[in-house]
Amino acid sequence: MEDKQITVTSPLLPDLDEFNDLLKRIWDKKWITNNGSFHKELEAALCEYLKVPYISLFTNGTLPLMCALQALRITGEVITTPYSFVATTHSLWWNGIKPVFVDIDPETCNLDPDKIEAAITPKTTAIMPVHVYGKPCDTGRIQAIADTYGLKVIYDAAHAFGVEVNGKSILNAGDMSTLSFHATKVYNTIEGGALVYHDEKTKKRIDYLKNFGFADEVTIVAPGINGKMDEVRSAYGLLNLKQVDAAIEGRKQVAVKYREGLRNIKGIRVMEDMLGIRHNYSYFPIFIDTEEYGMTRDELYFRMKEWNILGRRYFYPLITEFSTYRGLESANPVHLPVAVKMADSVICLPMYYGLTENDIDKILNCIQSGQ
Ligand code: T4K
Repeated sequence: MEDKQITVTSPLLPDLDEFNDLLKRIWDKKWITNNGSFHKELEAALCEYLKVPYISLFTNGTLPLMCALQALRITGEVITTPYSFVATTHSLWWNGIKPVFVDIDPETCNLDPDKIEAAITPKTTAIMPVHVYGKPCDTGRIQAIADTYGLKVIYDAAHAFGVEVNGKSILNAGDMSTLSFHATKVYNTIEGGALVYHDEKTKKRIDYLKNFGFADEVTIVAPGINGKMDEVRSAYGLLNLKQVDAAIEGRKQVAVKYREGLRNIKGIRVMEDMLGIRHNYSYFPIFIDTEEYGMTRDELYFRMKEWNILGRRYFYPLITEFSTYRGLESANPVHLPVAVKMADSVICLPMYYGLTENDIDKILNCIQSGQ
């Protein structure tokens, strides 16, 4: 057994000398947060890279979710997915909104549009889908439902940095989309996040909201919060943006090798690329069919651990299994058979730029040896 651990991901880091140069400029200026020049530069650079008209930077990927709900004045009930990181639903709870869970599509693991309408009540005000693993939701169908019932749509696009559908950013779908720039993401600013929306007026409102609601020194327009990104992380983000294309390409190569290696292993399902989509390869989930493969998901998960391969069971347990949510009627697993099945069969394999051929071979050997 080798000592080196292979973790589920490893952060994309900027060149340290280049980062030091930018730090020196921040030190000289003594302007370290509150909409500084690197912050402005990063917002402009991200709009261009992501092909979106407006963006507001945040200090993480959870606060934009919370601020989007505030900005759109969402109340009552919101339809969402149980198959996500818990921050998605926590943002609703913190706003006093009741999550209504709807089952997912087995192909994409995203909210199943066929199941949304049955969950709408007079209290429903919005839909909050997630582009899980960066795979695009069926935004056309979700928008059609939202339009019919007069609902807002906020996409949790934490995993979907740089994802495009037919050359257009997935982030332009719905009323707003949120991003996470956490260390574990395709593009990171250490901690960080952003909110994407369509017009200038909303930019003003969001920028007030993330700065306690201040419109000027003496005017508070809303009960805002402190969600600001600082200059150090904005500078780091500018440097990482220069290498994110290379990182996505590197991840694609890892995905290609995984798919080749897993093709002949019975009982292991992988997600294929979708036609017309620019994927970002943010995660590489595999789904284990115990009967065909001959081992349960957890048996394989712990075998991998013994081999020092630290895959992760994203997203197990389902959000609906956590104590905060499990008492809700829509959290009953009877209503969520697909989500339960996916959560019980998934392992996300290590996926990052810089994962070596040796690492990939070792991971594939480990999975092969379980058969
Ligand atoms: N919505 C969705 C759909 C999300 O997935 C997330 C976050 C959010 C909203 C909220 O965004 P943020 O507020 O977090 O920006 C991680 C992340 O903390 C979290 O950002 C992410 N989703 C979630 C899916 O995964 P953990 O607890 O699994 O991370 P952790 O610390 O165990 O790290 C995983 C592995 O990454 C480590 O084993 C090694 C590697 N790693 C991690 C860190 C932090 C490093 O090599 N270096 C590092 O600095 O939650």
